[in-house]
Amino acid sequence: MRNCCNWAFKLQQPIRNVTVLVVGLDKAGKTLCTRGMLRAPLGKVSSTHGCVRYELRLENFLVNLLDTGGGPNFGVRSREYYGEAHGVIFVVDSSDRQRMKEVKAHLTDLLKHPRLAGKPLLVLANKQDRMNALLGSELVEVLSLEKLVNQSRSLCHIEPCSALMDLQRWSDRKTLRGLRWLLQAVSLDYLNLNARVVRDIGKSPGLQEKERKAKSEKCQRKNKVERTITIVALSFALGLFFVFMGTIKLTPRLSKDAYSEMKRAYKSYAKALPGLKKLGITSVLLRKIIGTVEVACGVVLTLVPGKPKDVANFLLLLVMLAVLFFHQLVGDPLKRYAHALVFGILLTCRLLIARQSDERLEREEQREEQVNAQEKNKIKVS
Ligand SMILES: Nc1nc2c(ncn2[C@@H]2O[C@H](COP(=O)(O)OP(=O)(O)O)[C@@H](O)[C@H]2O)c(=O)[nH]1
Ligand SMILES: [Mg+2]
Repeated sequence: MRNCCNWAFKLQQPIRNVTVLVVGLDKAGKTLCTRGMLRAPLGKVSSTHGCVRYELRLENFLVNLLDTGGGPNFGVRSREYYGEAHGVIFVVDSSDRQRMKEVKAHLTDLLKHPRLAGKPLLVLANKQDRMNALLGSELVEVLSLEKLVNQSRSLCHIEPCSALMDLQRWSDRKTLRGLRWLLQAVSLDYLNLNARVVRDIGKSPGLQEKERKAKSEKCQRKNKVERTITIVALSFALGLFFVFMGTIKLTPRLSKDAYSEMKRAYKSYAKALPGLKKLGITSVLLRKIIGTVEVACGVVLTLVPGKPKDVANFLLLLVMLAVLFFHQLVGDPLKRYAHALVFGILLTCRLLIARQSDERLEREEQREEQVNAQEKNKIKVS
């Protein structure tokens, strides 16, 4: 009955976004502990300048685990993420007795930092599977943990664990138990902690700028790939079609019927336009000119990369307009020129998409230049 009530109570709770910073000395087992907390399969993972983000849903918490590490001077750079954290997991290699002084100094620095002081702290006393590992109570002594957390007024819990063992079992994971404690501690003071996070993130323009840049770059890459696929597919299909249509106009090898139909049609166009004869353009010449333009532009559209494609597209659009004009002139029914209409529309679409992406690229380049100029100015001022 009590379990039932607990469950019903948890269901009513709102989903809370909690960011947890996983810190500690190198090789303490931060990455392994983080993985130990995640239930397989792994949640969303994304790399952020030496810091790896994992997303995990645990009861009514959406947890963002920030596994810090990677690269020289990361300790300094990881301070960028302090403001984001609602709580901290400090991982200690309990078996590395020689580095305890270093561990204590690191923990002292962390708890003194204005963006972390007062935030709930979980100490994972990792590598308990090793023979020489210090027990939880011994670590409390060695690190003067009580004194430190009292000074920073942080709620604290120490969880002896072995990330290695946790990875091999499905239940009773100590790392996960520690995380549950931390989430409960965060939820006790969630409103205050969240207000701090919102304020501190606002104060961290470097981080926001980086995230904004990363997002817009990702978006640009995605858009670029989508546009490229559309344009390549359209160019290829249109190119092949015009090579085919042009060849039919030039030679009977592909289809004798279609070739003689073309001959007949172009004779009627030439007749309807007496001005062409005066210019010395016969129906055969007109057909061959249009056929050659179609084949050449079709080949360019299919095979040649870059700007020439757009020129070929434009020429073919002019040819389609001329063909539509000829059909209108001789009073052909719609079914005879429907294909010219459809391919004219497709050519227009392709040209518009290509132009749009060019303009967007130019705008992005301009914007980047502006931002760079602003940044250069900033450096000079400071
Ligand atoms: N025996 C043992 N080894 C561990 C444990 N956790 C991590 N390790 C090992 O410690 C080394 C460093 O682990 P890692 O997670 O990469 O440390 P990080 O640098 O803090 O991220 C690796 O070789 C791990 O296999 C543990 O609980 N027990
Ligand atoms: Mg690591």
